[in-house]
Amino acid sequence: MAKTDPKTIAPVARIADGDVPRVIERMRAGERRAIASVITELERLSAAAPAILKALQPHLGHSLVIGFTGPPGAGKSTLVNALITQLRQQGRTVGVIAVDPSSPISGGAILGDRIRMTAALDDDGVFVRSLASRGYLGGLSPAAVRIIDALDGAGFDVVLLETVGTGQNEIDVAEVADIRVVIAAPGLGDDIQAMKSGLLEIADVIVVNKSDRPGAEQTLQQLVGALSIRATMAEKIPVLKTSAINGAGVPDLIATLNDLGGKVRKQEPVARRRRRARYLIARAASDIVAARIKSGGERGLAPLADAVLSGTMTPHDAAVRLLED
Ligand SMILES: Nc1nc2c(ncn2[C@@H]2O[C@H](COP(=O)(O)OP(=O)(O)OP(=O)(O)O)[C@@H](O)[C@H]2O)c(=O)[nH]1
Ligand SMILES: [Mg+2]
Repeated sequence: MAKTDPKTIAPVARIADGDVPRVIERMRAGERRAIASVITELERLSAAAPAILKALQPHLGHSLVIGFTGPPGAGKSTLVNALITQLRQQGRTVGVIAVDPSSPISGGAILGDRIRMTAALDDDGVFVRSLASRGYLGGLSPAAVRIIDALDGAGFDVVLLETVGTGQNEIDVAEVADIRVVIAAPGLGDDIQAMKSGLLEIADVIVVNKSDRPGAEQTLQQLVGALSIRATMAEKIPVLKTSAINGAGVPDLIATLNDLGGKVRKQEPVARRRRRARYLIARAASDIVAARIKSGGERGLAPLADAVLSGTMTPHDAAVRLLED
């Protein structure tokens, strides 16, 4: 890939439908501006987005998508950064997406900022996109999933996806990752309790970061204990300790990810693409349903509510009727 200064990536002109094949070609050749424009179009779900998504399809399925989620301030961004460095040393190209970065409470920085402090941005083998929490058409998570397609289509070997693991959206978006890493840290107290009831279920790997801090071993034991009582977890989930700031444990984490990645790569690439497509369809469908319910407010809903009140219909039957219209 050619060297460019990332700061010079200009805001991009809108892509016209007829230009899509050429832009995809440039993107596949590693041209950063082309990658940036494709991402922008997909992020905004612009008029060119359907044509772009279609043109990307034959190129999808190469990237290994690794999702990182966990409580605010656990060190997700710092760890992602450490992983970028080591993956690059192994010659792998890396795309990064940070969803809902920076939680003011934790002192965590926006991933992009944290990475800007490192050498990674002078390297064309790395492409970073942060998504702030603002109104995306169809929601933040679907926007992130479309960007995974863009980075996959651009041919990055690995795509790292950071999400703050505090809401349904994050658990949602984890569905599309090939490998899900849940990150905890000592001293997060209630967050560890919350993790036990939700996040642990989606984990393929659990990391206790900040192993340089007191209490890391105790946190690890708590999580191992929580895992062991889950009968559904037939397979052993690796639980590792890392220190993202001094690099301890990071090579072990990479080895574990490589191991899991090898298994994922044995699946057909289409299986991974299908997961993302299914997710986008399901989200779009729920948007359509929500819109119908809203628009049904005046016409459809009122008579149905009367039918429910008079006992001639159950709410469930009324809902089916509403969606049939
Ligand atoms: N001691 C220690 N501090 C760490 C480690 N990893 C991260 N930190 C610090 O923890 C704070 C939060 O780190 P981030 O990487 O921003 O955490 P995050 O999970 O991405 O935070 P949000 O994106 O806000 O949820 C920063 O001050 C980091 O320097 C670690 O391994 N050890
Ligand atoms: Mg972060």
